[in-house]
Amino acid sequence: MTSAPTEMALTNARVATCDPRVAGDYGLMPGLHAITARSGIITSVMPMGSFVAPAGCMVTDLGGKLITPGLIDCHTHLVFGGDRAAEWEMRLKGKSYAEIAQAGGGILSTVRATRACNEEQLFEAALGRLRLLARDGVTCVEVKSGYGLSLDEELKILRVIKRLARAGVTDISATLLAAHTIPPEYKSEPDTYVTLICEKMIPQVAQEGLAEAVDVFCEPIAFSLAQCERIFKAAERHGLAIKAHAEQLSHTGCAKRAAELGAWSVDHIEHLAAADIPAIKAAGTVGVLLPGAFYALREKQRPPIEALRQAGVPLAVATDCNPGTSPFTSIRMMLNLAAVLFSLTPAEAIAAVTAGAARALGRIAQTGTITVGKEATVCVWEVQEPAALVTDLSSDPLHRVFIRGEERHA
Ligand code: DI6
Ligand code: FE
Repeated sequence: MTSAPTEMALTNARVATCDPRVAGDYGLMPGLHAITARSGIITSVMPMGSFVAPAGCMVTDLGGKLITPGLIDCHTHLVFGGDRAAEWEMRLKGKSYAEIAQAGGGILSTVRATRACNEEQLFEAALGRLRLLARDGVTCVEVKSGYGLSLDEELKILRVIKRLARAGVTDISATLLAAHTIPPEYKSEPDTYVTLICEKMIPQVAQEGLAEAVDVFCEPIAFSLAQCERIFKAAERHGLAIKAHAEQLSHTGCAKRAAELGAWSVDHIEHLAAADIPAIKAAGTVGVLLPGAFYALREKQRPPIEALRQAGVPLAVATDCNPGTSPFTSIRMMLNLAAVLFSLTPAEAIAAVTAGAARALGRIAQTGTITVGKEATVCVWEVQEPAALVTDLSSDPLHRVFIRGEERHA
């Protein structure tokens, strides 16, 4: 990145603010606008007719290009060792994800591969994936642990995530997902593992500032709702936010319970029940759609999109980048899948990777829309219509990226 000019302006731009207070799809401002920023914070969004460059201001003329907020990928498992090509092959020959998981494959095979890697190896592999995400205009990525499943191994992954944050490619939001699956060491006493998470891992991770949130995988093949509730309460005691992989493969009631406990987001939610939705709406919890996993698992049951839309639940879309169920690093591919598979409109899809995703990471006050007082973190695109970001994957329209006013040179 180049260093941030104190005063900067992006001029002659079409501005999709993604701010719901701006009427119309994409929060698109009419005509050409200038965005000004001081010390990385947006100070004005004004029609070009009113723009006069302040003295010493670094002006970048965008010649009519489109500006959106930087895109946010609010659910990834970016740090892992190995790959799961052999397992994919088995799945393509007819074995189910759950069958493979029960036979010791699935998440556990990636746990073995991740434990065998040192921090350097994990960092290099994850950095490569982070750079691929950034190529699509992603400026902030949530990264979960979850392939370590012991105190030391989860801390190792969280330290790698901290290094990713320092690499400066994107902003990073770190999440502890020790409750991803039951580790082999605790197969016969899963509650003892939950106690380890609540009494050792969460306190230490909170104390060392290694994560902002705690996630769980609530499924019959992973953790029960009662176990997840213990973990949520421990997270709350230690000042960490909560979120959940909920209602992905079956209905457990986790999404509703997590929302009642103030979750930032409930993710997957294919099997969410209509009766769960009012609690999610009331809590301001975001529904995170992960169409890559839905697609790769050839799921049949779609999340209840129309009911969520009617209720006004904020939605996000993310890659869920992981080797088993969503080995993808393109947020624009996810936008396209969300539109085609889940019937999101292009405007809903773009809102879902900007404002919706920022809310899912507890960052809506700082980012996710182009609004005075928020960070000047934006993408500049060479597209005729904002919808093309969703509908047309045949080109590479990303022109420039600014994070808090500094241009990022990927
Ligand atoms: N749900 C998922 O889709 C991923 N994790 C989760 O809890 C799958 C992770 C994997 O298969 O490695
Ligand atoms: Fe996931």
